[in-house]
Amino acid sequence: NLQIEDDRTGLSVECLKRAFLDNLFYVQGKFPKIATKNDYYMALAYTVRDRLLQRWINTAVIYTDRASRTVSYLSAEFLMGPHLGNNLVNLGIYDQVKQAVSELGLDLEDLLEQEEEPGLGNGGLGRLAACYLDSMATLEIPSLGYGIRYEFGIFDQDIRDGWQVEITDKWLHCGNPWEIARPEWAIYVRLGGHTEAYTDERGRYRVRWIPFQVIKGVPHDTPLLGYKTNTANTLRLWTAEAPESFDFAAFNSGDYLGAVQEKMVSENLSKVLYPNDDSSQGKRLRLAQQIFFVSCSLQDMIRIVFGQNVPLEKFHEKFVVQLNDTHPAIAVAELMRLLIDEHDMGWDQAWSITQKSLAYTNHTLLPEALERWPISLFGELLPRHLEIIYEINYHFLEEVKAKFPADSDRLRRMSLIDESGEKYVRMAHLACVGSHSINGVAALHTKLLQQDVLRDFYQMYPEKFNNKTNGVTPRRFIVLSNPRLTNLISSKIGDNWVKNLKDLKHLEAFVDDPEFCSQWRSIKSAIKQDLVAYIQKQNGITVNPDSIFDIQAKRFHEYKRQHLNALHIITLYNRIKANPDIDITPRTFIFGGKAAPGYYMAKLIIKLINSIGDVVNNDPDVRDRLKVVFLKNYSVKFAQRVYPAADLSEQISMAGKEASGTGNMKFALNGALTIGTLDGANVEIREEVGEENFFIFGLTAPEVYALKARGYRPLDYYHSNRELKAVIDRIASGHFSHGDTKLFKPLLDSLLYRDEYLLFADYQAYIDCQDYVSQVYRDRDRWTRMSILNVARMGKFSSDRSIHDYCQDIWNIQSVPIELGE
Ligand code: 26W
Repeated sequence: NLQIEDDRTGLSVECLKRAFLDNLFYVQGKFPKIATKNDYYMALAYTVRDRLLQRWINTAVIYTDRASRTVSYLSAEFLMGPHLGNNLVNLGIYDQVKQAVSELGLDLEDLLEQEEEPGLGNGGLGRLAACYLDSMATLEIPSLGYGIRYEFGIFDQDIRDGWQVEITDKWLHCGNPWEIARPEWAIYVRLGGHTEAYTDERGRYRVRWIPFQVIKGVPHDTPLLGYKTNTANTLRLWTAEAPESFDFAAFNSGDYLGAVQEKMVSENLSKVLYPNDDSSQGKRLRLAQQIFFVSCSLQDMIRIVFGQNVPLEKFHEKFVVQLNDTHPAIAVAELMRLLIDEHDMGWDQAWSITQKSLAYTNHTLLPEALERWPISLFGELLPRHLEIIYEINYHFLEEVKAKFPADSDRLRRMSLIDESGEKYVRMAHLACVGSHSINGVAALHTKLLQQDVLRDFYQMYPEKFNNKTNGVTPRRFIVLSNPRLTNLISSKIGDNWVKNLKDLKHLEAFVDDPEFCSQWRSIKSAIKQDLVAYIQKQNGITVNPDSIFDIQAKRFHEYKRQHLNALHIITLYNRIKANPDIDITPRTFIFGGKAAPGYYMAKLIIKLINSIGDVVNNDPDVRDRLKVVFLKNYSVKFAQRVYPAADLSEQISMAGKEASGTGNMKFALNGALTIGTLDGANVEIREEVGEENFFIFGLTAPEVYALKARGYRPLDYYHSNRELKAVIDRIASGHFSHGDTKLFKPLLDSLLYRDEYLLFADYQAYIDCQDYVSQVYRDRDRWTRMSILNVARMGKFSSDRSIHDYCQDIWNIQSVPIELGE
């Protein structure tokens, strides 16, 4: 019986080689002699995609036949990272493909480098969405990720003269082999115009919306395969286009340019990702993006409901819709509108379905990041939604009155409309009222939501609140990014941990095994060596591989306090200048991260770090004891290179500001020790790894509030702390700015006279803790032991655990295993 492997599905080295050459020829239209690296990358991507398609279609068929309950994860951002390597890991063919391409004279790492990652997110929130999609596929949970296919994702960051410069991210310029456009499933979204009341044939009051503009949304689907399962779920991203029929009038009247203009205006909608992750500025285009992708997605779900012969009254049984922050919170009003205006449903039933379908995740404690839309702008773009929101608000405030009689201040605070000055729609309130679940992303964050940011809503609906501590996928952030550590771990405890991260616990049995400890240490050392080479090439800086690799990689924000880290660097520098022979533990300070283009202070902090680097790295007194490296253009691809090389992970936000953090988890999972405040998920990480294996410092969230309430005076700290004063004076003197004493003045003034994020209050505790870190690092066996215990005890922070908890507590959904049909 002859077995022939299909060139589109076979997984043997021979078959992969054949398929690869076939795709090079028939898809790229090239042969080896003239093929570029990109041609090879594309040929390999199509070879892998073919293997995904079989699983993807199988999955779709089974979900359709069974009308499976499905999670819709609505997110304005998905920071997926490169697909190729991840798909190789999840298909379980990394080694076979490596061999296949090497037999053709190519290097797999080289081809992986070619991929332009889809940077369709800013940071934590977008990356969390991507980890969750990986875990849902791995746990065989039917799910759809819905978002926007931005033509330009997060900008590329260049550094010129120490300053951040933004460059447009043209991630689609070579095409995207991972997506399939589905123009036949396009959906139309209305914007602007006005509403008219009328009485329908049954004598009921109805509203008709006459829009000013209609936009067409075209879905682009990407398959997302689970780890060693046959489940391939879908990421469905919408592109905005002009509807072909809408501009016919202009076209026919000979107004060709007018018609093309219309097309350009429409396409603007999905043109670019907003690069802010801090302040909500009330931009019309951003609100248009939100309604665009939310309406497309909800209409798509309704189409699926009808397609599977599920009555619309059971929408909430077929779908549960998770709102990733308030960016998709307009879904509350849009689902009401679709059910009532478009599908003839009554208010009460529509409201019940809406609440049962929607669930809301909050990701921020920064008051300035809570989204609000000026009523005027909102009503202009979404006149019907504003009416619906007013009506929801009326019913809601009646409910509040019933529960809390004679409390008009509470009504004012809780209203969906902020009427304290210019009127605004409060999106977090809309999300809370319209959802059956409200969750924070770490235990402390959820507690602070309940006590502070959403206190009134907690008192109104305590049963809606729950915590879901974030997690990260071990597939991308260990198996793919750290193969050496992966192999060492699996050689000791097998490979079950990849799907069952709690199994890392079994590593504890080896913590006293000197052979294992020495392997652990030499792996970290080898990875650091790779980063040394990269830094030499990228930054031209020679780094001591035996120094502590002290890394802070995350968006630049004052609350994250990269400048506190900078104050520590200058403290060490000052000690060396005062005593050139001082015995200090060598350190390499590595920074990575982007600042929002309009965030002046964050950009000035980047400039400060680069300026410190220029001086410190070239001062002969320093020798090779301190180096400061800013790695430009931090991205998922880049993060995968950085986490494995870290000795020390900086998680130093002011307590009470970082909702969770997820970088903290990725570092610790790769054997870095954490220096951190009791903020976000740091609290839980410390709990898990043990306080003796975690470097904690600084004020706690309640201490922060108390200090601020007492009246915080940063100048007092400056005057009473000799080292702190010397650090500030050193910057002020122009030492890092070629004598320019004005350059960093705005930053210094903000610290000396406001210091909103309490750097001065935490300075001494931070320095003391860092001195302790330096001391511990000198005992290399102790450090290695701590590193092993960190990894062994990080099992809780798999996104598989998070998703499992969402399934149980919020989504009420079970797995649907997929068999691979012949
Ligand atoms: C209004 C503009 C805007 C855009 C994005 C406001 C806020 C955001 C995000 C919510 C910012 C964000 O990424 N938050 C991060 O979410 C992570 C995932 O839950 C957490 O780990 C981080 O602590 C949180 O800062």
